[in-house]
Amino acid sequence: MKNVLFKAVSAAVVCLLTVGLVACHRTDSKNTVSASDVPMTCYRSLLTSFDYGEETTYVIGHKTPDADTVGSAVAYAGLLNRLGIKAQAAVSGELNKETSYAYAQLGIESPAIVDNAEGKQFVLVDHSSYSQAIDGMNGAKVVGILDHHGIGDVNVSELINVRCAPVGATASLVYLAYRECGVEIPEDMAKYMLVSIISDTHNMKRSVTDLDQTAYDELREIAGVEDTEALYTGMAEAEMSYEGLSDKEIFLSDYKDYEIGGKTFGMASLDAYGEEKTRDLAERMVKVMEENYAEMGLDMLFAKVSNAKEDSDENMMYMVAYGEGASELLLKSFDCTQDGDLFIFKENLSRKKQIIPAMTTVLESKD
Ligand SMILES: [Mn+2]
Repeated sequence: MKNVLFKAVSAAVVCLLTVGLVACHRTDSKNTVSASDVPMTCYRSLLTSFDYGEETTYVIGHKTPDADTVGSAVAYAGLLNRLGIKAQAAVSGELNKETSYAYAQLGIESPAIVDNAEGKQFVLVDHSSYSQAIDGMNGAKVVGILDHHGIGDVNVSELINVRCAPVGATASLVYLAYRECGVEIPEDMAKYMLVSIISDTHNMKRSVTDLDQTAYDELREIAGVEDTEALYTGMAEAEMSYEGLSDKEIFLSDYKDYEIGGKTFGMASLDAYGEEKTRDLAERMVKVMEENYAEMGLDMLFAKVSNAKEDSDENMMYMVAYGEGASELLLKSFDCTQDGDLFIFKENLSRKKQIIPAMTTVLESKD
């Protein structure tokens, strides 16, 4: 089924490209168009020759919106507007903390929320599957897709513009579309796209292609953002600030119960950015565990707090243990050092893949 869909989508793309190229070729033979103008005219015609009808075309990303999904939608809608197409950016819900922080810093705003697609017309960015799309997309008309994930199951029988490529951020493909269409990038649009790329590539540390690098360099200039590292750090901190939550709510924000080798225990998994904040959060968890231990009725409580700062030689993880035998269990299971209530780790361990299996081995051993 997927293969058939993929073929259908590929055929649609090839058809449109062919139509576009033929149209351009005609223009070229009539007028004196320089070689460098040809791709620009071609790509413009790909987007503008499509019949969007009278209604508004909403440009929207996936559910649980992140910075790339929002910024790509806004910037692509902006491009369509500049090409004379009635388009409007939308978002499926409230912005996450990282995105809100960046937008507040740069003085740009969130698009309006559209949470049901039924009967409306869309260009999808940063996703192409119904499971990630807002509700009602099955009953909506999809007239374009721009993405950097695997091809999803959004099924369109008409010929539409689709572009999916393995790049760091969907926003880099939006940047490319501006360039290909010869449309100048306004400062605010540059800000949206830059935030997207910074977020998806962890400020150019993950999955960066030549296109992402070119887009990043140019958008940074246009947006006038010199210190992207400071912006990225602020975004990462905002994401991990657990703002508005009490310490107990933070402890329970990613918490799981276990019963292993006749012992019951619970373990929280938390993140902070930088060693100081990681240690501080771990210390606050000591208090939460002391205060809630009796009420929770378990043998032991644990919290792991990971330092999310990459490329650093700082301590990467702290653990807190509470209850009889809890500290001993940590020291038996791992190569870590104890410092008062805290256990210090040089590397970041996964609760699911490393911590629970190591503790299970110790808890289930007879000696
Ligand atoms: Mn993305």
